[in-house]
Amino acid sequence: MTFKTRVAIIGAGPAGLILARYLAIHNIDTIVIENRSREYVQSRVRAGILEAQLVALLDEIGVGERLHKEGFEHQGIYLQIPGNRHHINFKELVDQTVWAYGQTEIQRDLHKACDVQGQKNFYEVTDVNLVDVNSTKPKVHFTDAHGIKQVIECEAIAGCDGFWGVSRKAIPNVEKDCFEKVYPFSWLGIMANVKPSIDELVYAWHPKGFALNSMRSEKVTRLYLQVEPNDDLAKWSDERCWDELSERLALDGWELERGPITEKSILAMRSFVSNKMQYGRLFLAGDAAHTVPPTGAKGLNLAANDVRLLGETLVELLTKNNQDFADDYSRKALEKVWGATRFSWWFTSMMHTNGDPFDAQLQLAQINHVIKSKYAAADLAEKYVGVR
Ligand code: FAS
Ligand code: PHB
Repeated sequence: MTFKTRVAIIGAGPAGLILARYLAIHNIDTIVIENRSREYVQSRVRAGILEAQLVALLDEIGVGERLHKEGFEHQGIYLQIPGNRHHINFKELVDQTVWAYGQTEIQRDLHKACDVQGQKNFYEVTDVNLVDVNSTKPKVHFTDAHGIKQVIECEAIAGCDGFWGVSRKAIPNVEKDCFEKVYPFSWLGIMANVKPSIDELVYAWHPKGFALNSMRSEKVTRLYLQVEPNDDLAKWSDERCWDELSERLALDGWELERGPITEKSILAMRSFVSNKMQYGRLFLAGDAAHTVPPTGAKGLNLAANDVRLLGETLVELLTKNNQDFADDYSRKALEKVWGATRFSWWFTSMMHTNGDPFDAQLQLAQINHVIKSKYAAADLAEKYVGVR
């Protein structure tokens, strides 16, 4: 069967569904195709910190209500070295805050909006193939969940299918415009049914490795540990996780509350950027174009920045035939992408040990500089909250 729409969106993660909602409020029809089930996409545990620009975008597309009720607005973060936990107050330094609200909750809110507005989404698709992307009538061929071959005829394709998707690879010779750095460590993330032991996030440098104390609600805590790049989850019992987290986050007079662990996973750490985010009528947004180590909480926020720009671009292109505006999408998006990539690399390099004692001393000197200098603290604050 052949479907006609204005924009075909590949991927029903946050980038794809936020874009679908944005275009819907600008009266531009879309069809979204996703290769996993809706339940699987909904259940993936990922980002937890939202910049104000992402909150504003979610409000603008009508999915911010629950976030304001159930999310936490944070004034800053804590930077910690053994024996010293220091608060970096974003509100005082750059007059901006961030929100703690899980990506799974954003996905739930987006699914509800899609259901209410009757958004056409195909889940569990296979054999996705982008055709004639360099023409004004590109097509998407795919097989639906029932094994039936389908075609979408459209005017533009949004590649929102993440790092492992097919969209980026539809750009000829794209690999020569890609840059990648793989870090010599991974993160072990756990979700636990226990009240957070502190009010805002703690980023802790420790000789044994980095630790992060984040949160999802008044009853759910999210925590991360730096581990070996190919560490085996089977070697990390719940008790070992809690013991290691307690040691790395230790501070006199403070105790890390423990509770039942409900999710445990290991996340590889890489920086990746494709300097080509568009080709003809194919536009990439989110992890399809770039990936950052989650230290700076930039992944989801960068995706939102791309989506707002791509939404504006598609409105200009499809309603005003403004080809010049569309041809400038990649350049404009990459300004923020490389800024956030640099910050994520810097924050990751400062907080994660690599076994070299000299590097450890340099890291401690850098962290102490951020703790002591309001200018260095303001620079971190500006990048963390996403102020341009
Ligand atoms: P996504 O990867 O979320 O979504 C892409 C969608 O496309 C997926 O649903 C996928 O199934 C689908 N897809 C793939 N190939 C397809 C095909 N051929 N056809 C159709 N659909 C296809 N960021 C943070 O800020 N903090 C974190 O702690 C954090 N943790 C993360 C943990 C993991 C394991 C990963 C992978 C990422 C994490 N991130 C984190 C980054 C993450 O939040 C991303 O930045 C965010 O999900 C980006 O959203 P999308 O661009 O929509 O990509
Ligand atoms: C999270 O809560 O999942 C989270 C928060 C901040 C980060 C990374 C992950 O930098």
